[in-house]
Amino acid sequence: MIVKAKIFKKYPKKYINYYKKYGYLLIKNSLSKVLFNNIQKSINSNLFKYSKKKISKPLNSPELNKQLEILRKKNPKKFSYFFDTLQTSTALNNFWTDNKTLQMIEILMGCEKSDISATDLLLRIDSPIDSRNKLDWHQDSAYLKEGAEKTNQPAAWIPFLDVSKNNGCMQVIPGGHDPSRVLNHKLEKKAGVKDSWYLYIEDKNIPDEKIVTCEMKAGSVLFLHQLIPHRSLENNSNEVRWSVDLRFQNPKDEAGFHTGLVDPIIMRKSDDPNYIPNWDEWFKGYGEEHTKFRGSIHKDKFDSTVDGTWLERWDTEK
Ligand SMILES: O=C(O)CCC(=O)C(=O)O
Ligand SMILES: [Fe+2]
Repeated sequence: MIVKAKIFKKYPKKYINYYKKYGYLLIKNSLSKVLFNNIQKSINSNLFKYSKKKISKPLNSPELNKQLEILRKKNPKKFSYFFDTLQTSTALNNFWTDNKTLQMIEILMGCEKSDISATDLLLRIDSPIDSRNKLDWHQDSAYLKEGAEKTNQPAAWIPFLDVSKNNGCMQVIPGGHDPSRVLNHKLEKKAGVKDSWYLYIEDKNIPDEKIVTCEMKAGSVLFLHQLIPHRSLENNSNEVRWSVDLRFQNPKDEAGFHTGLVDPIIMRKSDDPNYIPNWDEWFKGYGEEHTKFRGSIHKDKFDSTVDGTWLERWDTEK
């Protein structure tokens, strides 16, 4: 179901019920243009920093996409730095903490003026015709510690440009989060996808006739229940598909991610309306733990050393 942000705010009960029943909700016209303009500026200026090409173009421009391709192919290390710099940029921090998103989360989680934290905040740069990045059918909870699926933990998936079947939008199985359980997941790397740290649910466990394809305009947000099966399609366009995703929760609940290593970042405090998260400090801790966990935060995203607690969870041959 697609609903305009205004209508969602006007009739929250109706849409909370929809989310509870189907496990997802697509809200359009929900984010301001300024956020996207700042992201674009940040991408342009960082591309200049790492490729020395001055470009001031929208994300769908051929020039910008050509430059990204060149940097990625010719200098994967620099591309990796480019990625890390963007991931921790002010433009992106502002995106994560955007008031409008947090308001929608408060409504969905049924917690007026609440304590909200977030985890697994990830920028994705999905290059054209590169299936290495594509995420097959999964439930987000499968990547977490067993038991964490009980935490009310909606994810927000937000593309920076319009997404369609052609450039790899998301697909969901409405109602697939009910009954509440983590389906069996397999390891892609055991299925021959070298270096992959992704999991997948076998197609035979996905009811084809139920698949809903979520094409979206920039400015829309797709909210996903932690247990809804979903996947992204391959990017068959000529442009990079930019998106972010993050999971929200009550800070008191088990996050199931980096447990005991780094806590989710607090986004809102009910007793302190002026609270602003300290991103630098949090990313520092996160980076350090990520280094232990994935080898190095600065290595190429496609480096072959793969690690991750979820790989152990689903490794049936251990
Ligand atoms: O952006 C995508 O391709 C999928 C993102 C996703 O489902 C995830 O990060 O859990
Ligand atoms: Fe996911």
